[in-house]
Amino acid sequence: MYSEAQKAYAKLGVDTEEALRRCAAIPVSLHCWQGDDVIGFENTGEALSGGIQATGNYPGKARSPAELMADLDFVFSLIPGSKRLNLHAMYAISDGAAIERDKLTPAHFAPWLAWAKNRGVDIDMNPTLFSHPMVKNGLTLSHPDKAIRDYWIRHVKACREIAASIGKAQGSPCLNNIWIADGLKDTPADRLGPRERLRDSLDEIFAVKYDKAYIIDAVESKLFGIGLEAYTVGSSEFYLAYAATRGINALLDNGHFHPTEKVADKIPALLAFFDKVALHITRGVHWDSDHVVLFEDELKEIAIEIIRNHAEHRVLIGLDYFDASINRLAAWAVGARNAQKALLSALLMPHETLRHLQDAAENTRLMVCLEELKTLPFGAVWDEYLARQNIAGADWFQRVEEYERTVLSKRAA
Ligand code: RNT
Ligand code: ZN
Repeated sequence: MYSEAQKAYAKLGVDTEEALRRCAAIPVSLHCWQGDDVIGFENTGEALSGGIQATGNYPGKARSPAELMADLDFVFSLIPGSKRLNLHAMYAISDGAAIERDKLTPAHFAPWLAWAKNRGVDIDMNPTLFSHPMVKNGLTLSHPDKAIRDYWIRHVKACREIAASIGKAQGSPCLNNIWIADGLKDTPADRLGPRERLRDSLDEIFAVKYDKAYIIDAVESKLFGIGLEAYTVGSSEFYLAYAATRGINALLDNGHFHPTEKVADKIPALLAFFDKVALHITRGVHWDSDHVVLFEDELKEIAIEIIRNHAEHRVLIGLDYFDASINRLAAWAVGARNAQKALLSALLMPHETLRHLQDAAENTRLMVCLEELKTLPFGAVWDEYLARQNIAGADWFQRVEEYERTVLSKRAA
């Protein structure tokens, strides 16, 4: 079936062998937080806050570093391609002692680094500015009280130091992505003040300089959160202007825009100005609900923009969804395998030919060609991709069921 598919694609000038090679080399950062519903290891009993929610109570979530690492090992075995691990500060590892978030050090991530090194996986990092008593009235870096802002400035500074030390140790820059939920449920009386305070807090954070070979700094914008519907301090315009004027990068989460806006279209807009663009790939259903990523048009279009601009090493691909209502390992694997599918399918398009059709205003032929591509035997190339990397094909879910029986079901609720 693969060799037939190879011929079918070759007729359009697409080299499936090159597509398989290129796809396997594109790094995709797997988010650790699908494994435990964004809870982390702090054991403070704090509920998930910050306008985000993991709904559902499917049994078997990871409750410790050992469990999360075991689950990650298992889930990595189901995902083809080149993988990174995306961590959050709340997943710091201590020997039982409580660690204040503004006192985190690289040592708290040493076990993660060791785990990742053994597996040839590089790490990315996120400071955690939610689910914590120092979030006051829903505010952190933009809070009117300097003491609150200072606490979170120290936290993000600590995370940047951790990220830079990870990046140095792994020989690949560690993305440190800042997302905060700061906002208001109802009509603000001041929209500028919080933004000026956030700008100044960030300036203080970024006054510490690191080698870009070790750390890539990004800021993630948002439209609104649950309970924070009227105003978000870190909006898209705010962070784009901030990143552009400060020489850092923007992270686009496709759940964080009005539903008719397309992150796929924003990627080339930013590539025209930024060396790097970071992504959180998710699936919003009516709102930023972080549903498991499916093989759908929005995802496919994002992948196409990365591939046709040869930007797979400029666009930092990360996943961001958390579903607690189904088997979490299956959720992880479905989304990550779909991201791989989208990349591979984007690689199986004759982009140069299509571009020439656009430039020559051959619009009829362009439409016909794009539609013909949709029914080519993609499945056979995907199966070949999995087989060459020794990754389970259509029966992968049986392994998840087995893992659920032997491992997850033994974890008390
Ligand atoms: C929330 C943001 C953010 C988080 C993670 C856990 O809306 O998307 O990226 O999902 O940091
Ligand atoms: Zn996100």
